[in-house]
Amino acid sequence: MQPRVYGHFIDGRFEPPSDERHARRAPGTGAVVAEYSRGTQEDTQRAIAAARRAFDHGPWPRLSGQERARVLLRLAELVRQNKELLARLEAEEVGKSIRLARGDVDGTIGMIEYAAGLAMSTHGDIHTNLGENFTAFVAREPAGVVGMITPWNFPLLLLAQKLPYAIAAGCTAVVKPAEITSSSTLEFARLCQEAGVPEGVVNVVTGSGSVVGQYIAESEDVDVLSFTGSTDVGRRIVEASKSNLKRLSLELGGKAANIVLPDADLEDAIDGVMFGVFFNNGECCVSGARLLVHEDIADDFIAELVRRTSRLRVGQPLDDGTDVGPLIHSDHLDKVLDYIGSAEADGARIVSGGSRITDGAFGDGTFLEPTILDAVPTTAKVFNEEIFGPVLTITRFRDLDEAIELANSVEYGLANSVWTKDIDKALTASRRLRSGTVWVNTTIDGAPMLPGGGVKKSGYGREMGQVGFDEFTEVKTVQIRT
Ligand code: TAP
Repeated sequence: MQPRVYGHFIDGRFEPPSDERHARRAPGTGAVVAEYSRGTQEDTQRAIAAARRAFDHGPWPRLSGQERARVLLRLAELVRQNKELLARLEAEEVGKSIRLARGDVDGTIGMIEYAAGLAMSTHGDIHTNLGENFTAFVAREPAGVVGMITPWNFPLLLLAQKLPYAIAAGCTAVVKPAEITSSSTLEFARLCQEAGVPEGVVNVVTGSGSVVGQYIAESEDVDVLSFTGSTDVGRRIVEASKSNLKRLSLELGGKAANIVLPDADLEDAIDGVMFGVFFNNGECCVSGARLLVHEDIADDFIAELVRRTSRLRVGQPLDDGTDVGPLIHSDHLDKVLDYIGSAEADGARIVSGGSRITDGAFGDGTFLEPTILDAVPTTAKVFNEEIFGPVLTITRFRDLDEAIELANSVEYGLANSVWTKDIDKALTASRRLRSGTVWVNTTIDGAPMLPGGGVKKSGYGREMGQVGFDEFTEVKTVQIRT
């Protein structure tokens, strides 16, 4: 099949593909499936100027919330109609299983529909008790041009945590997807235009972070920057955005723990732990990469976990039966293998997987056996650093205090899960775990109305929910003496 060849999407239309292009190879087969234009500073400037014009002079921020909501609901419908196309692009380019990719599209539709509701319900406050002849109102207005920089692991879903909320508020956007997985973002921009989003409101520039992303972060014409990616790049974004002190929201790395107490429903806990770590091939910011299990139940729990892990189906992402697909690219696979090597050197034991799969149909892909490391010391690199692959570390604990201390001991604070039937323990853990999200008897759950985000080096700001929407608005106080 011919690769898809894309130009940038600027001011309501696709530009011709540029001569300088990035060729994306599907991680499952090694075949080139798409070519993206390598954006320059000039391309990025053109997109920012289009977004600026659309915000300062275009109709979108001036429409009523109900009119914006109508367009968003049309967009949700178009995404529904294009579900299979979007899911296939994501599965092919990211390597995630097609079943999961379909779930990502469903999640995207939910965000757009919820954002439509927010567009309609936005309102301010009026103060009438300030004394005679003094009235004030506090209004919420769209915050301006929003830069959005997204990573490769959930190209569509992570965009959906930003874009529908921002345009529901009346903002305009310049999006830079991860260069290697840009197709679904570009197709999404096409659907925005089909739904009736006016020109200049949604713009997509493909290319590298160091050119396109850096330019967006530095631009004085961008009012808000919403970034999802690694903590290292997040630090660079903070520096670059000082140019105009733009408002930032940073969704960064994570190192979530699943704490399993002896009174938990152990069937549910095993399912949850497996889902948490192998979901999206472990390439997930809230991946439950660490299992903290009570010493009284550890041996049986781990034995069952290993048995079930050996039955997971590793395969091509487009096969309906696949549980775990290939990793994003060979450099990343090498990095994950280095982590596994370091774990053994640090005293951990491999009890499942641990190697690249190279035989037969897997030869050209970046496949790794789902891996479990037992007896992982808390000083080990794999206990503390984000691996971003299908690798579970296991550490035993004596009581809840110790489990919470271990969970909190890493530098990240995105999410944690606790498995118990004891409501006192559940509440204690939810209060003391230092993370933006705590799941009890579930994991990697969510809804468009629930905010997500991190503490510590996992970043700041929130996405989704009313709080996420508010990040794309400014508060204006109007005081009137009569
Ligand atoms: P990064 O390498 O940080 O890349 C993220 C985005 O930033 C990409 O679009 C990248 O562009 C761009 N970028 C790179 N350098 C830049 C610069 N100097 N200025 C502006 N933008 C720049 O992350 P990744 O490898 O794609 O994704 C994995 C990381 O994202 C993990 O740490 C993961 O935990 C985190 N993540 C967090 C969340 C949440 S919600 N907290 C969700 C998913 C992932 P190019 O790559 O195209 O060059």
